[in-house]
Amino acid sequence: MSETGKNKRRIGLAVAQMGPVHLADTRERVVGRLVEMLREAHGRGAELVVFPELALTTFFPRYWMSDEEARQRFFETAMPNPQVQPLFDAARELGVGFYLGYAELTPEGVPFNTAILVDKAGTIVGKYRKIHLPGHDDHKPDAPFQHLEKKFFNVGDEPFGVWDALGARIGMCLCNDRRWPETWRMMSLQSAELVVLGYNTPSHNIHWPEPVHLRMHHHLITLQASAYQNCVWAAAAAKCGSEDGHHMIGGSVIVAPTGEIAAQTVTEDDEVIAVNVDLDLAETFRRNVFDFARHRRPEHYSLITERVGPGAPLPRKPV
Ligand code: CDV
Repeated sequence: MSETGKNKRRIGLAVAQMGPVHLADTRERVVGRLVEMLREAHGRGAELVVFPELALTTFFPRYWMSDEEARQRFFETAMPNPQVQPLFDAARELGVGFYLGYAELTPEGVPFNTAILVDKAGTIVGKYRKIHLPGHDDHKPDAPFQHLEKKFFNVGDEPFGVWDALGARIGMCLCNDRRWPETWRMMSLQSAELVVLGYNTPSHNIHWPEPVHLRMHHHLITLQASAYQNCVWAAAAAKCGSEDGHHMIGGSVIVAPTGEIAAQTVTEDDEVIAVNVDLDLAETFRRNVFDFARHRRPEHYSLITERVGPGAPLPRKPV
């Protein structure tokens, strides 16, 4: 690692937080907002821009409806497609890569909550399908809103991966995945240097009267602890504010491998934050306190893959 900083490996990293997307908003309008933020991020030195989970639509799992209706209204059957093409065109024109979350319906008709990694040429180089789907699949008539990710999406069909792109080793996950240590460890064991993710986190918990401030607290401590324990940079993009009266937290951040917040949004609207990231910053941790090869003891961790939880000791069948 260079003392002067001259020879450090760097990447211009931006998070493009989105304010609300309402039911009445068209894909064209939403993509216009994304392109505008991509241009701003490029002007601020970004080479990679992180957009939110389900960035093209409102957070529709809050609404009870048939699978058929959800697929018609909110899912993409191809990526890119004519509505989203302007974002890919802008990426190629500017030479900026991006991460984007959207609802994917495969040609076989399988629904996933998906994120893609696109390089500076506007080519999709990585795809991740959300593994930790929160919520429920039944209608909860007494709840103020639904959280139907388990109804509308299948569990991701590939393990957590890491991609060599834009001069870095980049891992992807989505929203609820960030709360699970396994997510981060899977990526750091594949030498991830940067983990990118988008999220839609409702301010209210439908399962218990959680104090609202805890939502932000848990979001931040999760990212900060996970970045530190796994020697990675983390970039997390919210879709936030009040979508047709349903409020979601902001707090989009870029977190250093030290666990410190390098940049954080201050609004609940469309907002770009950018950091010139030193990819070698984590090297000292990888060589010392978190030198995995010297200090990890996987022979004592077998329960992690043998048990789903203390009340469910039997292995779960692969999905
Ligand atoms: N979209 C999400 O995965 N949201 C969850 C909520 C349900 C808590 C999250 O972890 O933020």
